Amino acid sequence: MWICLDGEFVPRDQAKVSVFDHGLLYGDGVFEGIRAYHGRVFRLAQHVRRLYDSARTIQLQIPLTPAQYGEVILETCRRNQIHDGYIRAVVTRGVGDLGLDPRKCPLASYFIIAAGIQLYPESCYEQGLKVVTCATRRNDPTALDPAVKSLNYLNNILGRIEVNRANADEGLMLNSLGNVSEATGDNIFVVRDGVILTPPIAAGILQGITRDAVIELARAAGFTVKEEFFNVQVVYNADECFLTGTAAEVIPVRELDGREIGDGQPGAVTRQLIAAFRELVKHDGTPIHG
Ligand code: PXG
Repeated sequence: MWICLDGEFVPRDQAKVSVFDHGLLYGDGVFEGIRAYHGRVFRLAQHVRRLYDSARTIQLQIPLTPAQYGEVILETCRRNQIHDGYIRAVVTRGVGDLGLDPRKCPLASYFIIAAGIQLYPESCYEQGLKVVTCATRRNDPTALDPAVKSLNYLNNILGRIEVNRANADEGLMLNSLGNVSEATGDNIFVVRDGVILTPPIAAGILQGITRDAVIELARAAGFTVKEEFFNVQVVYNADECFLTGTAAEVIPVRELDGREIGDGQPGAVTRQLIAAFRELVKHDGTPIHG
């Protein structure tokens, strides 16, 4: 495995960052998780754009143009002969001193890992996930906006610890007002009477690339999709519920907090969108080889 580290390709065991890197000391940095399918990088431009938006929000200067960054991602796939895989692109504040002042970090550091992917078993797509509502609320956007895909994922990890303790598959996080925001690493959708609902960006969520793709697919298939605030009762009473994310793609939810969603089986709309998404990734992407 070859890792791209600050523009050089180095073997996995030589890909190391300093203990003085503020990405490690303070979670001061940003990242993306990206998929390659069938020799194409899915929605590369959108991921690069979100990476640069996240960086800009935290005033982090990436030492490449977005076009160069996209090209380095493709080159990392080529070096590792990736056809289908998972790509992690990380930019950190770089090496500084022990103070938190980012001015002490003259140069941002970046690395890209292109690897295989640990997929959810197919049975999860057939039976749906068991989800619990986390007691931990999603970060308040007025403090740290979840729209920034930062290296500080402790809020999500605290949610994930609750999920593990409950022996569940994923956790639903509410925002500080009690509205549904997102899962610990996925966006959420519900279906009621054929209408699809998902929380708006203002609910304090990451604007998922998969979420955007699913909204487009659903609208193209003739569904009404509304970005609206809703509470957990709307999820309990939904006909269907599903999550979206780069790793999970489109995945049904069969129960929330021990309550069956609909009849407890993946619904027709969810199944249609899973099929549409699997079709989309076959052709929608930047070719890795020319
Ligand atoms: N919300 C959050 C908080 C995320 O971290 C998504 C939604 C879905 O966004 P995309 O763009 O992927 O459709 C994410 C991204 C993991 C893992 O190992 C998951 C994500 C990121 C990093 C790791 O489960 N999800």
